[in-house]
Amino acid sequence: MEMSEGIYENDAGEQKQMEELAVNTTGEWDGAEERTVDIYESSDIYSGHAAVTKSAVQQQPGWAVTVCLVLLCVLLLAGIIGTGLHCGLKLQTHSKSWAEMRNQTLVEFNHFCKDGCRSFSDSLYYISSDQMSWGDSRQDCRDRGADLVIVNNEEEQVFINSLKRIFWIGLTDGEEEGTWKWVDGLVLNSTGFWKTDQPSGMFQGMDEDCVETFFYEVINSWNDDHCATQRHWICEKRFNF
Ligand SMILES: [Ca+2]
Ligand SMILES: [Ca+2]
Repeated sequence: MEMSEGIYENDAGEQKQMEELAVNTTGEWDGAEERTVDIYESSDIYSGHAAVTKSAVQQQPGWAVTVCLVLLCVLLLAGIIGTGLHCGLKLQTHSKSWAEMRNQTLVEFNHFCKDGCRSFSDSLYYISSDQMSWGDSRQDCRDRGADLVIVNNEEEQVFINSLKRIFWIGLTDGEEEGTWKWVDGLVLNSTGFWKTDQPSGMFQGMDEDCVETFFYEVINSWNDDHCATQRHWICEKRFNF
């Protein structure tokens, strides 16, 4: 019955291992250390310095990870500081430019409204008390940092007509007969607010290249007139507050 004895011996060996494992459960770290030592001892038997090499290889990743984490933290910190400084400088620059823009706007506002002005929608208007030619009127508006009024919509036309006076507006066909352009260079792209039978183009043998609100009692108040005619005028300045 040698086989049975062998089985019994194996059973006894397994029992011993079980007991050792049971002991190891009381202290996993010690058990793991013991097993590591056993492995290294066994490795020494088969490969000499292999255990030393393996130990070194197992320990290096720990140091490498630590060094990498420290370097990463340093880089992140440097990045955060750099970004903060950059943002701070940018905000400072923007604050400065905003302040400059506000001051510039105030200077322009004071200059344009030095003789009084009115506001409507997004614009300010200078309403002249004098009368001049279309060209001189436009020059006066430019001297105020603006230009003759551009009628952008019906509401603005109603506002101008409500002033109950004949005004030059910023519309002319002086460059090309029949092509009506605003003072900003854009071609009149709508029917506009011409009085019936206007623009006539000529009256009593004189060219009529400049537009006025001659018929201000009605919404379609525009008339083309001789540009040298003396009229009141309206300057318009748009502010983006
Ligand atoms: Ca306008
Ligand atoms: Ca006319």
